[in-house]
Amino acid sequence: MTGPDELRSRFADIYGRQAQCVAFAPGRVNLIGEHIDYVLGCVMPCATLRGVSVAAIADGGTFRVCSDNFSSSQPTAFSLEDTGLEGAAAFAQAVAYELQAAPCNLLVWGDLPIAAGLSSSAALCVALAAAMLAVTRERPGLPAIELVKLCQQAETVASGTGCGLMDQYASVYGSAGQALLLDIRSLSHELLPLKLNGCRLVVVNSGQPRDLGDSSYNLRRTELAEAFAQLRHRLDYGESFRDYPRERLLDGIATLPPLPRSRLEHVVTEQTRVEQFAQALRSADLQRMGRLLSESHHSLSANYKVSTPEIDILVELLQQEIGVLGARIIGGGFGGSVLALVEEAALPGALEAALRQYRVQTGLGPDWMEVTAGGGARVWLPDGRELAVREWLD
Ligand code: GAF
Repeated sequence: MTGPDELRSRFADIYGRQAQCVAFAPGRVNLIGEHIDYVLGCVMPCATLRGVSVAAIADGGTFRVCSDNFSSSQPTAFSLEDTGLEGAAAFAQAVAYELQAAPCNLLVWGDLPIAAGLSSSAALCVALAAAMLAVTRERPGLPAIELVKLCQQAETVASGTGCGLMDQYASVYGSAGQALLLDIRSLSHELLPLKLNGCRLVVVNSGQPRDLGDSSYNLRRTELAEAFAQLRHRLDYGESFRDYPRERLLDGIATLPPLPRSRLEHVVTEQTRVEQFAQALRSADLQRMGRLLSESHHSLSANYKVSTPEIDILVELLQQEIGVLGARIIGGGFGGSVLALVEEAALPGALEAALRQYRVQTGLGPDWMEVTAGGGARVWLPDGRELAVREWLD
């Protein structure tokens, strides 16, 4: 089941009524700029073709959600006051609460691998929010950027992970064939065509599920906030580290104890890598893009410590293959997926060779797919119109 028609038909089977609307929200692949969205850095995601769809109908009395391929195929009823909800129901309740939505019945279906670092949770929140708005409000009265923020808050509540804004933003503002050079401080983006002359971007799912629930992600955020407090104390810079000269930042960082030093080194160097990657993409310098991916991985693994031994093995095996220009872990980390830039001529041979070795060394079952940048979230409204969510809301 992939399209709105199949979802509507499944909805009618489950709820015995026709859905009023369908919403679709994509996941994202972050090309570069990892773990710097929550310190108002610049990042470079693109939306995926895969995502989460939600069909919905207003219901005078009760919220119900059914998630055909997430948890259960039986609708779960919930209220905004319930506690202890799990899976899609927890997300639906968090989104409904943030929107103060009227009751509705929902069917969720997605084709993004879960816990693979492709932001299935953000896609779920955005699709739920768009569907709830479409069936419960005649005029949404909510700018798209507010929807992004509201979905970030809902995801934080439902998952317990204090995520940044990148994933929800990419899901709403994604654009086919283009990456978003996204400045989280100004909440604005530039679209960069993904011209990869003779190369492909590939996502390898490591087969090791990302587990942010263990609060490692939250711990990194806390460590970083403390590190920035120490740095600011020494350098007395203004509102953001981004206003301060990089060399002086690095000099200041070098005087800190090892843990804050390494966390900040990642952030400051990753911010620079995003700028360099954007330049390299504009000038189609694929070799440089590949090197920057690998440097990013090194920093995420050695300084920011969000990789795992298995992911390090996978990245190293990929980097050793001829035709693989660079590779790095993507998303929140602690498992999940790896992004690689690969020459077309080396596909699928180089990739399959690396994955064979990886299976032998780790016993895990990886798989891979090519990255095609897709458009942002869409909605099929009760009046029959199909619109991009950002056009509908803004
Ligand atoms: C997760 C978070 F949700 C994002 O906000 C971002 O911090 C990312 O990890 C790391 O770059 O996907």
